[in-house]
Amino acid sequence: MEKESAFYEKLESKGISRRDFMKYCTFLTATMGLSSSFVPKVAEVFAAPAQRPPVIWLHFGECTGCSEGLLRSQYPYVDELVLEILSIEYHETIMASSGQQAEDQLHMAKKKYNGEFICVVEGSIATNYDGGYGKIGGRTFLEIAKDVCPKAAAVIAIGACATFGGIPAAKPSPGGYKSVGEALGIKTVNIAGCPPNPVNFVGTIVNYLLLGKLPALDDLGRPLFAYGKTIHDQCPRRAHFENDEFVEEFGSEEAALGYCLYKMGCRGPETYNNCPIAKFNDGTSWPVEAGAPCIGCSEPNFWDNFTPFYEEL
Ligand code: FSX
Ligand code: SF4
Ligand code: F3S
Repeated sequence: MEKESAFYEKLESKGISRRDFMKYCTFLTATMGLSSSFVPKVAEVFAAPAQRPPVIWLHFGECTGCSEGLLRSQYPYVDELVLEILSIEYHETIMASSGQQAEDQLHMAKKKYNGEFICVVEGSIATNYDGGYGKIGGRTFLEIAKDVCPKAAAVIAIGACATFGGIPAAKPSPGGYKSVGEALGIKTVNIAGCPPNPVNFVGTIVNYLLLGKLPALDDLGRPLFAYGKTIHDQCPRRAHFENDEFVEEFGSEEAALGYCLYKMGCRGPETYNNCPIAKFNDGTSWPVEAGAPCIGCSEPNFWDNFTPFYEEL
């Protein structure tokens, strides 16, 4: 109880009301595919966490858009909440230390929490020339990943780069960049997208804390609650050509179909993600709503497989 009151006081001091917080928990619970009866339990995970799993967050070949998306887009909620439920032991973007101090921190954390920590990996790993295309502190990404990932209780790959290789792995990729799973030959939980929706990462962590297990995954390692349906299946633009009233309003089926971005290259029919429902930036919008065809950013090798993006599928 005390813990909870302190939590709500802290949120309020940051300008987040209890109501705003409950709204976020409701949204999160629905995104996770749980019934509304779970909302108070989800709120409790944040307000009175029974455990705060240690996290080592590694950065390899990427643009840090995934971290930025998570820590900034739903400001001031997500960063506050993520730091409330996770004990981040190492994360280059947000940690105060640098250089040798940061290196020491990584070694200490992986030793202290051996077998217990969650390893989140952002970015892909160079594999050609003994991994020579990517180094931190004198060690290649490949060496660091081989050292840290096997010691984790679970490895969560976040973003297109870590999950499927992303931009660094797109042709010709002289560095031979690969996803974490492929470079190490391990199974990872894949929060796909470039960048992924922060709610899909938070939902995965909350699932772990609430139900004691990682969420069910599809055959590409993506949590089904977020990546179980195609963009096209959930797209509001479909309504225009599938609904008689709209068709009438537009004058003909063809005109109504013009509202859909398929002919502009939309990859929605082949892309599994929850963008139309979860949206970005506090539920403001998502690519197709903003008039940009989906480029399939949560699918494997989308840079190579789906280009040229503005050509019809
Ligand atoms: Fe990749 Fe994430 Fe795209 Fe960027 O770090 S998924 S390039 S949005 O940021 O890894
Ligand atoms: Fe499907 Fe894209 Fe058209 Fe939406 S805009 S209905 S996702 S093809
Ligand atoms: Fe990516 Fe398509 Fe969503 S491009 S952000 S999966 S709409």
